[in-house]
Amino acid sequence: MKAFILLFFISLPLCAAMNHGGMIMDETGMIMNHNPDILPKDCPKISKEVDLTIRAGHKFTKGFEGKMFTYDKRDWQAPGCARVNVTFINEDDIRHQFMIHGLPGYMYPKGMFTIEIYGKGQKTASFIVPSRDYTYYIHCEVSQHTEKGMKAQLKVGKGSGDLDSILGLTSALTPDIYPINNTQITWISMLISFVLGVGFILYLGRLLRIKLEQ
Ligand SMILES: [Cu+2]
Repeated sequence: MKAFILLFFISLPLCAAMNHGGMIMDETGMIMNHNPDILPKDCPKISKEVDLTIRAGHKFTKGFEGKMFTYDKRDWQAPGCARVNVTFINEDDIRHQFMIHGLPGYMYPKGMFTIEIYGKGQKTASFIVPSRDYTYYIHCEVSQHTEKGMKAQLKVGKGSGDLDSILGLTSALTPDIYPINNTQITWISMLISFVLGVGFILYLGRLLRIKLEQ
């Protein structure tokens, strides 16, 4: 029993930085499917090192009405067979992700590579892209964050077109609609404006009549 308890306490610090297969975790966040060296089948060698610094935060939505979170830049480029080294910086006090989809499933389980940071902080990890021209979908999967602006794309080679609903780049697939919310104050203001407007027109009419009669 003592040996078991001792083993338990010895294993605690090891658990602090766990590596569950493709997942590296610590108290600040998680990296999934970090791959700095395994080449895709269609890549004889790394074509280029591409270093991307991607910032996430509420402040980058300035000028985009109704949006809450986004990345500082939402349209990225890399050549085929590049090693993409992502430094992901979270500038908010909440959880954000850099999650990219569509990578080859034989190398990246579910075709995904992810860096997740639980609050302010940064992490760096890498993935290697295949040779084909393709536009990869990047987003933050935390509930509602994609809809609220955290969507981007990585064009490899010539890409395969632009994705929809990327802030500042493409129009929204389902645009946000903000119907006018008419409160009692709105109705009273409208009534006052109407009365003042009618009064002003009558006054102008009277002025005109006096002028014509002179
Ligand atoms: Cu997020």
